[in-house]
Amino acid sequence: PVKAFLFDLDGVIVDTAIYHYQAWRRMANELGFDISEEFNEGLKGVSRMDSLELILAHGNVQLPEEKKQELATLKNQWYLELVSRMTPTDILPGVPAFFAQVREAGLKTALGSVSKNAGLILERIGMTGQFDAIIDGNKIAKGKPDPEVFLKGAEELGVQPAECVVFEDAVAGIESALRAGSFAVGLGSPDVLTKASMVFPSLENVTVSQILARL
Ligand code: G16
Ligand code: MG
Repeated sequence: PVKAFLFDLDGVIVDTAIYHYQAWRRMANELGFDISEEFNEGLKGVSRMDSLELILAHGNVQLPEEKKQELATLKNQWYLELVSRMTPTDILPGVPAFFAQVREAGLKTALGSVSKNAGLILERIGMTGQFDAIIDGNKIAKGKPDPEVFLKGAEELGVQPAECVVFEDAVAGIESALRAGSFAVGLGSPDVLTKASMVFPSLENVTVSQILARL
């Protein structure tokens, strides 16, 4: 039986992908090249340093390790300027109603994000108390598609990965969930999230019983 729902943050609870994109784009532009929205899709769920490596390779830029650290820190400062202005109004449509149902159904909840800023964002939007466990980039060594983040989420909740349903908007996140041995529900386009058990445009108007019935 399903005992817990694990949620990605970016693209599921809030749309911080736009801020990551703006900050990475600013950095790429300063290095003399641009990144498209399509390229940005591949950065979703990917850790900060892995994202930087992908961007530098995309722009054919080689830099010493020290300079890379510097750029990652700078990008994060720009990103923090953007997310520090977030409020509960930034919670994506349907999320509060869905969480009410999850609670009603007696399911446990965990956050499974590779972002080191996840805790800050949850505070800003007032959702910290909605999770029984919070796994963020500070608790894990490997980003998605590695299963670590969701394995740890299940472990902290005291349930088996096979008893968990993961909600993800990114290809890397779906892969991470499946490798953990959990069910994966995609939020976004079925053409992109091809490996998910089912895909909805967002959590808006989605019901818990509808999901459980289809697994
Ligand atoms: C998020 C984003 C990624 C970002 C990563 C690391 O993951 O989707 O684009 O690179 O976190 O974020 P930070 O630089 O804040 O540590 P998730 O797992 O919430 O989708
Ligand atoms: Mg995401």
